[in-house]
Amino acid sequence: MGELLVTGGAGFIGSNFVHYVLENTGHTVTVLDKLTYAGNKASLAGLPADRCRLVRGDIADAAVVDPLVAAADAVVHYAAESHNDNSLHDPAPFLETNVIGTYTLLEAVRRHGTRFHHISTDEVYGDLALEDPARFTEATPYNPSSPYSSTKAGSDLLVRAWVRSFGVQATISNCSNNYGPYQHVEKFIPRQITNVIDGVRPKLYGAGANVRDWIHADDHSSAVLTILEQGRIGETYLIGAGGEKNNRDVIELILEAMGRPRDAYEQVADRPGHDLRYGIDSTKLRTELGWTPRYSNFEAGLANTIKWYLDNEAWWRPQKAAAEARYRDQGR
Ligand code: NAD
Ligand code: TDX
Repeated sequence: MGELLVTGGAGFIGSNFVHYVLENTGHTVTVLDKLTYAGNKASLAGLPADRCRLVRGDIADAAVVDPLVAAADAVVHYAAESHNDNSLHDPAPFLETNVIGTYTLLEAVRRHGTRFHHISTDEVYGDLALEDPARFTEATPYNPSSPYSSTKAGSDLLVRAWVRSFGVQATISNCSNNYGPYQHVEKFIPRQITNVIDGVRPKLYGAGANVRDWIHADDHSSAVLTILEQGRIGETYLIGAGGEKNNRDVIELILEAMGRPRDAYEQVADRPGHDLRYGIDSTKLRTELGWTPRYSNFEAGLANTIKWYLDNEAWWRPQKAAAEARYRDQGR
């Protein structure tokens, strides 16, 4: 039992992790979050005030970070600028938060000797060919495509260097695409669900052959806790649940589950540099640490997620118009 500092805990995956930790462990949590357009206090509503508090602040601000790290037993670092399309439009905040923010946290955990877990993405490995039987492993060379993924790759390399050069007690995980409650409506699955609710046709980039390896956010959370508790310092673990699907199939599943014709979507301009396929081999995490995912049925997890957006319009409605306005500017 201890005190966790969770950066980015008001965002999608971070808030799911906070809920998961409070439900499944005795830890207390301090969330450090800048509450950018992607952060939402409402994602932490109703959590016990004696076990969870929110501090609004920037991970790139050493004066904010230092006392919070000093008071924590471990730091779990989710905060990031996370959206590829935004990074193509304006890369600057990605450099500031993903690179300088991670550097600022690393310097603080180095000063205080604090355990650090760094959350990263499979996108650092670039992409795979559609028909390639290969999947990413911890040994796959880094080859990021976008400003987002290159800044995440940079942050991973900083963590590795701080482990080797300064003995920082850190682990890294690289996870595939998450779905579940509290995901911002700019992202693929919530954008399409909320479009259908609004009577707007879902928007498929290009032909929709691109493959993503979907994992439920709760399975990501259980994997991160497992690594935090049992992971070997200095090691990287890939997190994935064997959920590869192409985007066209996902849109058709959403339309069908929401009672619309499967072809009631629109094809829009493709994303420049759009990665073709991600696929995770999570053998190391499963065999070394004994982790297994709980959500093996994507259709069932998707149905729960659709229900969550139908039941929680008050949570997502305030984001929707601004997110669609950003897409209109980008022709998507
Ligand atoms: P998100 O955009 O929903 O949330 C990011 C959170 O970080 C927000 O609450 C935001 O306010 C906060 N934040 C941004 N800049 C900050 C700063 N400078 N200081 C403090 N807080 C700041 O993102 P997400 O999808 O939940 O992703 C969380 C992490 O998981 C990221 O590191 C991302 O790279 C990683 N990841 C995401 C996925 C995915 O499918 N979404 C998959 C693998 C890894
Ligand atoms: O309207 C859309 N139509 C569409 O076809 C949107 C928003 C996306 N897409 C496609 C692009 C991708 O192939 O759907 C796929 C998923 O898109 P995103 O939700 O933007 O996710 P992706 O770019 O794959 O990145 C996500 O997974 C890895 C997260 O946003 C990252 O933070 C994480 O690192």
